[in-house]
Amino acid sequence: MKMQKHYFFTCLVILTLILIGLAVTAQGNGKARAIAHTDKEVADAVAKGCKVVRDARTLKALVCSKDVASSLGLQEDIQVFAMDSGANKQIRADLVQSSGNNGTGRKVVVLDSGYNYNHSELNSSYLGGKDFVNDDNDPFDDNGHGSHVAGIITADGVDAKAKGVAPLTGIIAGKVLDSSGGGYFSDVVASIYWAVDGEDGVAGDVCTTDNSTGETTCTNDDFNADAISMSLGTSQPYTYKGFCDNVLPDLTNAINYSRGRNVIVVVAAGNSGGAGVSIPGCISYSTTVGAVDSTDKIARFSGRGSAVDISAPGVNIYSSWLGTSYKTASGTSMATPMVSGTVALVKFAHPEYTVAQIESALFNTAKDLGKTGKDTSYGWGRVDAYAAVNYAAP
Ligand SMILES: [Ca+2]
Ligand SMILES: [Ca+2]
Ligand SMILES: [Ca+2]
Repeated sequence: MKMQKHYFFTCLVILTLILIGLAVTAQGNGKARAIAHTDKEVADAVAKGCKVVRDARTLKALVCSKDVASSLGLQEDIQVFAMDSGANKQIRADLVQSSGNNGTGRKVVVLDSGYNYNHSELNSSYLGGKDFVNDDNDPFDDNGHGSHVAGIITADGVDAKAKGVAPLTGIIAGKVLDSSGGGYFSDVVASIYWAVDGEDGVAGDVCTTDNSTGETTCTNDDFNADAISMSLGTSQPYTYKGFCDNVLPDLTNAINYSRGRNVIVVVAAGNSGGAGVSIPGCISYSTTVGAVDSTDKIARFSGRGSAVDISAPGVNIYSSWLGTSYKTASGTSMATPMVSGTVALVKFAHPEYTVAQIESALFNTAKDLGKTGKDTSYGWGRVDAYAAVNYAAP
């Protein structure tokens, strides 16, 4: 076999774009976290079965049964929460949801580290998938990143703070990132074609005619998804202020193919800030997403470049993780599924929309930020799900 010109690039490891992760503590049943300030308080509590879990110089935190904590009159260790729960409100997805549009019946393919289909936030939306890392049909998540991203699209809101943009939209999961969050371009290319054409690798009907009876039977396993969501990309030096269509033609062709089959490809701009947009966000056929904070200010890490099309909340976003857990994370990885979920809401309202019409709805209704008009930080602006859903694209 002839050595390919871009072999070097296809072996380049892609890294997930997760930037900051803050674990959120879970509360056990019947237990309470309480605060003690004096040695006597602590001694009394420990004698009654409490455990010291934090020594914070001026106070100690204890885990006690609720009865013991209240009998000792201990102060409650008040819970603090990630401040992202306003993201759905920020992009006005909450208004779309309350109007009765939760993305029912829509489908998004998430290409990431897999999908935690056992999580109560994600279980109801699982539509199957494929593992390109281990070559099997079980894309169970062994990293957490993919489940975080998927939750931003579709978490049911068992924990209201984690509710997704389109909670009734289904997810098809392609696992292309391994347990440490790395992967290969060749797997990404393969997974894009799979996401569009299905397991048989053929677009549309596959028909066979029985020679003896002359009878023709057809099958069609295309997913007909609304979007492919990719929260992945390269790190420096593989970042671009302009477009990068010629860097990895196989990947460019795959994304262009998806668009041609009317499946929009939503991609993170990457977390390299002013150094540029990562691959595949810098490919012109990608719908490329930057990250803003809760005040609509561009995140410092958000990749800047001509390829940025739109932006969405991506700082301190709370979503599902491994096991039964949740996690707060920041990155253009988190902004990307906000837009993919919005695509599902737009398609619920307008099932007939082409990719060009979806982009028209997203871009024309985005809240313009930064320099007037499209710019290299925000793209057309911060996504507005409510306005996009209610926009009549020409
Ligand atoms: Ca769901
Ligand atoms: Ca097919
Ligand atoms: Ca602007």
